[in-house]
Amino acid sequence: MNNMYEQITESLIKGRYTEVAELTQKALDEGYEPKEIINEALLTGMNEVGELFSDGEMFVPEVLVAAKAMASGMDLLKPLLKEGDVTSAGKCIFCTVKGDLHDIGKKLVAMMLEGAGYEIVDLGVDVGPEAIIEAVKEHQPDIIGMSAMLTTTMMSMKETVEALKENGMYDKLQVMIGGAPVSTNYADQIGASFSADAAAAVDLANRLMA
Ligand code: B12
Repeated sequence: MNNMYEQITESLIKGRYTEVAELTQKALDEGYEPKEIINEALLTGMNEVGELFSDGEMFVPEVLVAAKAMASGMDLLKPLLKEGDVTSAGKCIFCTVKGDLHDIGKKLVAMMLEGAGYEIVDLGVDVGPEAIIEAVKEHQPDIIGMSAMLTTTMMSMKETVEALKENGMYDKLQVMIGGAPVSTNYADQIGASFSADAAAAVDLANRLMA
């Protein structure tokens, strides 16, 4: 494996965001292709972060810092990408549902998906069915990801699925849900797919897109 890519990957996993930016700039100065730096160094690092998180060897704060390190490299590379350099794995709209302000888990899932090549539109927190329908019209996503952390707000997921059906959108996209009170059982009941954590969410999204 190329030493430059290895250094970037290692710095990313350790969450050294300034170093990732410096090394990315160094790689560019030495003539490495932006697309290759993303695929061989940054995405490789984020994939490893996902595996370490799944195995319980990395925890939420470390994953968030690693995602920040990924972003510090991407900020330099994105403006240099040529058309066709990056093919999106799929477009996802993400939100925390109506009445709910918890967003740490949602952000983590969104960042992991971004690391896996998905295009993310984050609608924020306290997002009701109407706003989601509008966002689907505007962004035409492949996946909607909804997060709820309160037993009182998870009902909004069911209402959103019903609204998607009423608007003829449900059959054209996939609905992913997650959050502490949510379960596979609830997902089955409302017609969505569930995953318990951010790493599993990437596997789930890949399966849904296959
Ligand atoms: C941090 C926190 C807060 C923060 C939120 C800050 C923020 N910006 O998010 C603050 C202080 C604001 C807060 C407020 C409240 N909170 Co609070 N909060 C928590 C706490 C301690 C941690 C949640 C968290 O961030 N976990 C870390 C993340 C990484 O984990 P996660 O969210 O579960 O996400 C992972 C998975 O669930 C999954 N996932 C999450 N979303 C999605 C989405 C998709 C699509 C997929 C596939 C996967 C997925 O992947 C994530 C990453 O692995 C929990 C307790 C707990 N242990 O869960 C209580 C908790 C959720 N809160 C609770 C309560 C009651 C409240 C309040 C009502 C308190 C009050 N009386 O004011 C308010 C409600 C405010 C509101 N309207 O939302 C209760 C909920 C009880 C219930 N069953 O309804 C909990 C469980 C605490 C408790 N034991 O009582 N809270």
